[in-house]
Amino acid sequence: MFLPRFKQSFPPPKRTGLTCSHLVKLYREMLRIRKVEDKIVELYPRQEMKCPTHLSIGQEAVAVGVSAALKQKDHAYSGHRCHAHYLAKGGAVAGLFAELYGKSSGCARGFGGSMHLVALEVGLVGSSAIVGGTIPIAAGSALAFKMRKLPYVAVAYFGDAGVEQGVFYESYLFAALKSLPVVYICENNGYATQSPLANRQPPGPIINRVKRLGGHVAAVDGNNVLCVYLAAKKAIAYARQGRGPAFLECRTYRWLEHVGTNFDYHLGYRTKNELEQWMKYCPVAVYKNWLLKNKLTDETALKNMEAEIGQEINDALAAAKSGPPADPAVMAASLYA
Ligand SMILES: Cc1ncc(C[n+]2csc(CCOP(=O)(O)OP(=O)(O)O)c2C)c(N)n1
Ligand SMILES: [Mg+2]
Repeated sequence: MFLPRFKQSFPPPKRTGLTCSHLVKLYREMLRIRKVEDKIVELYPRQEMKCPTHLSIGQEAVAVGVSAALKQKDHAYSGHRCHAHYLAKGGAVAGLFAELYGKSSGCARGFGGSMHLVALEVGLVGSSAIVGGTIPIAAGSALAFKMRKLPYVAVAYFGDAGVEQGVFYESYLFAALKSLPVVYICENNGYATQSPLANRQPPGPIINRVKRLGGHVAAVDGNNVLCVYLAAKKAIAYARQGRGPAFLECRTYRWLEHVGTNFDYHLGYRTKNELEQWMKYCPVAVYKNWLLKNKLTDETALKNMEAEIGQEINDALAAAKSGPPADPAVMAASLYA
């Protein structure tokens, strides 16, 4: 069973180096992602969104903790489960919903759907449905930063199956050879589709294998946003200093089915008990409780925040639904002949 055994406690607020408003903002970012995906769960069965959708419910702390340690001009890349990465890097909710509805105002002009989110204006350079597909591209971004003497890093998010792709090792070794400022964020949620980690990889933590490749390698409780932030800060600083690649394994859990909006424990590849244990360790709820316990916010402020996010989502949805569909002429003009 893949249980939340690797729990880390929240550091004292002062040790984070973040102001009170920044600490609250991290909660807001996670809540925004959760509410956007809850809305997708609600509306998806109407079959108006035509693309397959892989939700990150339960995994929000990774994207938010990592993004808080990035600069806007740093590049980020994602894979098939990219909503949280896009939103946390600063991608607009309106652009996401319009993309899911195949509209021309979508962040990929309605041609990409859920697995190909992009927000160049905030450094989310691309997402790919090919497992591990953006791992070498991030190394390429990092090489460009180095050759142009720019002070930025490139981050690639991928799942635990990402390290099963040969291209991960090629890219990592190349990045180590050239001391490239690339940071690999491995969201280990214990499964690839319905296949548990233990059936796919040799025993022992993923980081033990990556450590042999060099660079900065660490694992963190991926449901604890502050621990993710602090660990990402270290990893990003290492890469930005030109010391080579960094790898951060974030242990977390996907609540819903691999693709789609339902629970799936009835399939038998994981148990309801396992899911319930992770749901009790919800990254959004545990952080909310921590903020309240430390008197960094109060119930009234949180209620207002929830209402504001709800409004933002409703406005984005209304705009997405009423906008024009993707334009085939633009699609044709965007192809390389
Ligand atoms: C190269 C390649 N092989 C197989 C697939 C089919 N596929 C899509 S997602 C996925 C599992 C990915 O698991 P993981 O990397 O752990 O990410 P998670 O879905 O758990 O977030 C697979 C096998 C694919 N998209 N690309
Ligand atoms: Mg996985």
